[in-house]
Amino acid sequence: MRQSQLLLPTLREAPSEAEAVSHQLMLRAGLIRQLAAGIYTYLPAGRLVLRKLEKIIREEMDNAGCQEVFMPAMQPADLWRQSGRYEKYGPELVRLKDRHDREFALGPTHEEVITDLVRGEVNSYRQLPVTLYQIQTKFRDEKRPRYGLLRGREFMMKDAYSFDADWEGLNESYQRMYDAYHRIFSRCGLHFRPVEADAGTIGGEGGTHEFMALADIGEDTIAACDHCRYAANLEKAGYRIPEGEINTGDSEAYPELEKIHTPNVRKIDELVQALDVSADRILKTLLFLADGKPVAVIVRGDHEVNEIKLAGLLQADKLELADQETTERLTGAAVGFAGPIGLSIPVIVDYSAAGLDSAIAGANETDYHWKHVRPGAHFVAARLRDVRNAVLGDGCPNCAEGKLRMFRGIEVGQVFKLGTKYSEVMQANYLDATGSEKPIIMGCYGIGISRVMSAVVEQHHDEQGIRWPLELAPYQVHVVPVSAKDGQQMDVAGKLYRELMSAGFEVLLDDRDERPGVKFKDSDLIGIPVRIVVGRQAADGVVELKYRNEGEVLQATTEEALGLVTGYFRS
Ligand code: 9G3
Repeated sequence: MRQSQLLLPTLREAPSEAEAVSHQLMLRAGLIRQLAAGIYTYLPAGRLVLRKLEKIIREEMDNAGCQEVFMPAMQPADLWRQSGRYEKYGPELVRLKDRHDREFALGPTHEEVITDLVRGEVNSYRQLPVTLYQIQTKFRDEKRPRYGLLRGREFMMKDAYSFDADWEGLNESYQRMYDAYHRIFSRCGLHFRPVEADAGTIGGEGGTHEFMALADIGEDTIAACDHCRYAANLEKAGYRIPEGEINTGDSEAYPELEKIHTPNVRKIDELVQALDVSADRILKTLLFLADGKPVAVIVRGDHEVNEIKLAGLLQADKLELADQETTERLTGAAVGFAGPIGLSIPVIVDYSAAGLDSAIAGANETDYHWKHVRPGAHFVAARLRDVRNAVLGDGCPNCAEGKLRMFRGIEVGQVFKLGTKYSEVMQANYLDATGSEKPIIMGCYGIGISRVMSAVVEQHHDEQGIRWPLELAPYQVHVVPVSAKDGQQMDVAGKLYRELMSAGFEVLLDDRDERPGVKFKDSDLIGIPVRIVVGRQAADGVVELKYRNEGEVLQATTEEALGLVTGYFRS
């Protein structure tokens, strides 16, 4: 491709609203342009990268035995009513009416559509297993789209759905997709980790993994063991239960409770100041309404309640912090003086709080706290559980010696075991060998394709610009004659360009009449793996090869150039 013809509008500066590096670089390198918040156009170079990404995904999906389909974006609301999800999602679900005033949604995902298709076409065990996938635009009206393609409102996703006769079959389908995801993200040059995640409302019975691209801009936090393979989204990450430290009944003597006057001392850090104690000696008491039922949760003062774990423990669809009025009614005290002693509602205690003795806790009396509180003696937990966020340095829940470290990640893929979550409510059944009707066992598997593109740029760039992994670069070779006015340089460059193209390489020829500095800055910015500079030495048949990812520069004759490029891409 001749760069003088290519719509590749590079920018010296990134627009100020672009905060993430990948967002800045994708705008500056002329890959995308914003149409509206969270909605982007892919320019030619950006489209080339997207297409290469899709190619990798298709190869691995087909290699894993999946069949590609293509489903509509417009989905009848009735399908979402059958699955019970139409009312469940708020403004994030894009809704519209057709000319006959019939209700539709623009698909944020396709469980309902694919289950509707399969229930109509699959009815015998002989037709199972089957895994169908598509690459389709998704619509999710995010409240705060940001970071360019990382959190968009219209984006490309590969979504796959597996259909099996039983759970054993699902486990095989799941493993096959899990392995295919490993290959896909490796070929994309991503540093990634599969982590255990919370199946939440979407997932079925069997668990889920998220594939996280490690990047500080990532919105997810991963807890990973420094000794074994354990890694989990912080939503779900456990910690090693401090068995020995949990008060069991009462062996040794302990000091009497002492009520202390703590006027207006409500928060943990205020208590730390006022009583000169460390936060890990304080019992933090939070009151929640779980589907409307009040419950008190106790964690150590230096820990945070993990509401996803709590909601899962209580099997609550709706979990919210009790408001001031409820708190005052339940504790008989103003907010900030709640404590576990004397409460008439169930008390859930986190393991790490259960080991304290002579702790500080609210006295359920305005302006008063207790000293020398001992869980297990002064109050008994209705339930002793892991209801807090894991923290750096916690013991690994999976092995005896590891400790947890924290990383930020971008969720680029997720695999779910759905079970019969959709097949039951939508009657997607099959007749087994004995002729009895059974619900199909499903799994679903997503890759955020546009998000992968951003994650790759987040992980592969330097001060000068993007450094594309070989399989994703918009072009493989960038032939850059230094002066468009120098006929000899242009001849040598043109010859190299044609030679490389006929050898099957994707080549961009910078035939613009621009100053060398502009050409080199643009070349570094768009990040094509191999640059061949044709300068003054072209007269002697010598050119310069610069490898964008390794930074290496070498002189070579024009005859050697093709061989060097071939070796580099084949190695
Ligand atoms: C919605 C809206 C947003 C959503 C969903 C539904 C996320 C929704 C979860 C999934 C699960 C899997 C198949 C591919 C892999 C992920 N955001 N999810 O279901 F109505 Cl507005 O999409 N789907």
